[in-house]
Amino acid sequence: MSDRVNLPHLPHLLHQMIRIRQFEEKAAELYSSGKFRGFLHLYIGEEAIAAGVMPSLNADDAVVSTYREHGHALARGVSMNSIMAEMYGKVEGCSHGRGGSMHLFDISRKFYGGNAIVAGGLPLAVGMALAMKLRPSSQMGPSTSLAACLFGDGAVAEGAFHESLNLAALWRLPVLFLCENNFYAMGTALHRHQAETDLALKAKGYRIAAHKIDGMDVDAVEKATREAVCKIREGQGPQFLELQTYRFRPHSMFDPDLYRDKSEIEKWRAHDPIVSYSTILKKQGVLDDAQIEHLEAKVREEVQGAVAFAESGTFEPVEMLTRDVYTLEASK
Ligand SMILES: Cc1ncc(C[n+]2csc(CCOP(=O)(O)OP(=O)(O)O)c2C)c(N)n1
Repeated sequence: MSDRVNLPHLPHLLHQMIRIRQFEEKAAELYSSGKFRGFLHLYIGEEAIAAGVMPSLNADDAVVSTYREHGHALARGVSMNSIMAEMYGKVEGCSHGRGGSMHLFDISRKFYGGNAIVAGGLPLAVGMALAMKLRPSSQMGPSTSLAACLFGDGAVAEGAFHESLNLAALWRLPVLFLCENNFYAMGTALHRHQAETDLALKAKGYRIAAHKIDGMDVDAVEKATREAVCKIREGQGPQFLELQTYRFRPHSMFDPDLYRDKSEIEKWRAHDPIVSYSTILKKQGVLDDAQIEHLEAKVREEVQGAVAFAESGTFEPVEMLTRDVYTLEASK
């Protein structure tokens, strides 16, 4: 369930990755020039995961994400205009300007955040999956629905991770756990905070089927997700994918990135998921250079349109500040 623009499947995957990359490059530029504030966590380098995961999900499935979620939201089909407006804090934003970059939310796409608390999304996804299982005809969706939960390697250090995996396995809930292992939690390398760095193995410890996948390879991500989703819909219970990836940019715009070697970043950049997939599609004769340039130009137009939409949006009037906070107006 994503924004297809009538492209055949393989170019569609490339298109989604380019949309995410260009959106974020523009976001970084706008942020640096003071157009919007708050935190900004870029997903650049990790695009193959969002692009590869979303095509296997249905409109009825729930998606729960982290604060590094622009790519997840875009690939899920949340409109770029409403995401950009949210970054600007405008009422036209997907969270009505109340959330900003870390709290994108769109109920029409069953995109339940944008959660800033590390591992905070896991119990939410498990709760949604429990509702799906107990009340299959409820608003959570039909009995074949599932909750897909994206989180980072830092989440495995939290109690909520272990409680969530345990209950999901015990109750055979329809949850797809998607661990985006980029090997760093802020400035802390995985091996500095985990005695066991094999994250798929941790899931197996809870009797959850788990696989390690090359998260820089959009085809591999898509295939693994399709298989895992199929098993969940057949009633086999939760599935876990450890998607190994790398963020090319610092943790956030405030991070001086002093905890990793430049050579390590360069090594991973050589596996840039967009460059690699473009090369594959060209070798296979699916797209040529001119067609890829055309895709990039179309995305540039989409991004420019989103910036114009956000710029012309409106800020919430100050008198509305407490609405949806402490008053009964919340339900209106
Ligand atoms: C419960 C909690 N503890 C600490 C933080 C501060 N914090 C924000 S991001 C982050 C690192 C998380 O890393 P990871 O889960 O690997 O995700 P990544 O940023 O690499 O995508 C931390 C510790 C937080 N937001 N929530």
